[in-house]
Amino acid sequence: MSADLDRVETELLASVRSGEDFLTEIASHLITAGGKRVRPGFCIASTATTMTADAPAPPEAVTGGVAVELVHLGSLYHDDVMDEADTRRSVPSVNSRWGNLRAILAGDFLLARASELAAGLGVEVAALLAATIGHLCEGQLLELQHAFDRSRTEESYLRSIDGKTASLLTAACRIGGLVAEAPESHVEALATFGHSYGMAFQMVDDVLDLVATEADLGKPAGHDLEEGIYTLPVLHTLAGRDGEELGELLTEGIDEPTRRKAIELVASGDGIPHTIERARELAELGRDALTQLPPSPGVDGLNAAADYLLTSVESAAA
Ligand code: GRG
Repeated sequence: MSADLDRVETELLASVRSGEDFLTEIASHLITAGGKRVRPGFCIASTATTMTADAPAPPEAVTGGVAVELVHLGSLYHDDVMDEADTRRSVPSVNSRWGNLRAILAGDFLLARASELAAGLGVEVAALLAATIGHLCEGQLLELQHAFDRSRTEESYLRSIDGKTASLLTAACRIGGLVAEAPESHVEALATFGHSYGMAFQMVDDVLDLVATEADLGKPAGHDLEEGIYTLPVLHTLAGRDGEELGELLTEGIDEPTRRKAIELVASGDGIPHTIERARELAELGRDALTQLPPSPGVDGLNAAADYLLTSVESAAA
């Protein structure tokens, strides 16, 4: 897998080369900054669920992985404009370095290059990636609509994270299966894994936003509270015995001491264990889907990713 991920890096950089050198520079900025490459990893591992032994990934799996990572990157460029974020992947964000207008255009350029690569993988992959970009927008808009809404429902939260996060992880797994020409039931099992993992992944991210250290996050904890994004641990607390007290703390322009108090209140109740339990159930659901598939290095890799996700949140919340 590590040699395959090296190929992803090379193709990612090649895919954003433009005749306009300045655009190449902006579009490469977050690629060279790093990132975990979860989505290309899932695409390649999904293709490997159709292989019986360890072997280099077929070129289509690498290209599929690059296409999903480019969509992810495009969404990060736009997300950082919306959030007025200063940093991303531990470097200055594109918007803070070159301004919003260039960040938006470069984000569009990344989506264009993703679409070109997907088109080369066939109509089904191209249509899937296009639909997924739409789901990302829907999820993000829904979240925006409920900013500072203390009565945001759990159902609305779930719909939003389905669109903004799980849909792309689902697509990564599905594309890995499609380029391997796996049978439909095999592709569906991969999609179920990607979806369950993606929902759990965002829940874990939301817990970490509250409990991780500033050093780990690269920003102060509770950033979502500042943005008015009330996630599952917060919504669960709002619905419980400390709900009224927490509700009074959550206002627009929340200051640092109040934010810290709100985090303490959430952390002292059962909002975080509840969210971790939900994430665990989802990760298990994903693992169950993989039991329908024959043993393979790909299945082992995806299972290991689900285990790692849960271990990381448990140690952060301990
Ligand atoms: C233009 C495609 C497009 C979408 C517009 C802005 C937007 C709508 C959607 C934003 C969606 C978003 C930022 C969701 C959060 C996803 C998430 C969990 C990001 C962090 O992913 P990691 O941890 O990050 O995999 P790295 O940096 O490791 O890749």
